[in-house]
Parts: sequence; C-alpha cells; structure tokens
Amino acid sequence: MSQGLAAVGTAAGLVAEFALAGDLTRPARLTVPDLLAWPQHEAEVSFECAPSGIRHHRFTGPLLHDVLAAAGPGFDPARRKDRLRFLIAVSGTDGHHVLLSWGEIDPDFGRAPVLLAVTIDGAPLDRTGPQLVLPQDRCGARHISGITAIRVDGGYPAWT
Ligand SMILES: Nc1nc2c(c(=O)[nH]1)N[C@H]1C(S)=C(S)[C@@H](COP(=O)(O)O)O[C@H]1N2
Ligand SMILES: [Mo]
Repeated sequence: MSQGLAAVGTAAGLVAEFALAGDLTRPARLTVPDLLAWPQHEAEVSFECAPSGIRHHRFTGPLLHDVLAAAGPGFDPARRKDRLRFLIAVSGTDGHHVLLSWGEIDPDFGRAPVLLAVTIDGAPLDRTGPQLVLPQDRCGARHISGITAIRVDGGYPAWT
C-alpha cells in the first residue's frame, strides 16, 4: 500500500479512506462508497499533460462543494463575503498537493463544477481513493488521484 493511504476492510475488500479536516464542524473520515450518498454528476473531460499529450476520461461523483458544505465549513453562510477567505487543500497519496479557494467552487461565485470522482472510465475508485475533477481546466495537473485528505482553512482574515 502506498505511503499515507489508509485503508479499511469491508465485505468488498480493502477500501481507501480519506480525511475531511480543518475548519469544519463535522470533520470526517470517508470512503469512496460513502460519496455515493450525495447526488452524482458526470463529466467528460479532456486535458493536456506536457509529456503525454491530450487525455480523455469520463468521471462520476458528487460535487466537491456538496461534500464540503455537509461537513460544516466554519464561515457564516448568511454573510457571502465570509466564505471568500477559505482555502481548500487537496492531497494525494504520493504527496501531490493543490490549493483551491472556496470562492472558486461556490455557487454564488466561481461555480466551478469540481467533482470528487468515485469512478473513472466506468471503473470504481474504491481502492485508489477519490479523484479531483476540474472540467474547466486545460491542463491535467489538478486532477489529483488517490486523494488522502481535503483540508479546509479559513485562517486568512483580511489584512487590517
Ligand atoms: N496523485 C496525483 N495525481 C495526479 C498527478 C500526480 O502526480 N499525483 N499528476 C497530475 C497530472 S500532471 C496529470 S496530466 C494527470 C494525468 O492523468 P492521467 O494519467 O489519468 O491522464 O494526473 C494528475 N493527477
Ligand atoms: Mo500533467
């Protein structure tokens, strides 16, 4: 098993676990099958990778925004501005690490339809862990596979 990848045994065999952590009222450890509890979306994506050219994949899974909203991010939902200081740090099992902002995926702001994929090209990701999918990206580098942790961080108050 790769470094950093926690796994839990189920009737179906080993299933990768990942953490939702940070400024959340309901932090959690989840598996890919747990992500089926949210509405599922589908995305056909094409992205470019410098060494290997254009790649095509079909992903399904919940919106990252829906999963994180259910975990209770520590901003005041009634004050739209309050969300805009929140960052979302996503880590893969190999240490690949990317930052998004809450405003990028928020339905009132960037509305990026970012998925937490549970299948790639029809194959389940139960053993690998979920994959970040950014249908709007031209390059593939933010499509992190084997996610081990998603950390929400609101520690960026305005400079005063
Ligand atoms: N965990 C992890 N995910 C990753 C990477 C990585 O190094 N580690 N590389 C990214 C890059 S640079 C690209 S182009 C795509 C390639 O995805 P593919 O091999 O499925 O086409 O995966 C992305 N996801
Ligand atoms: Mo890439």
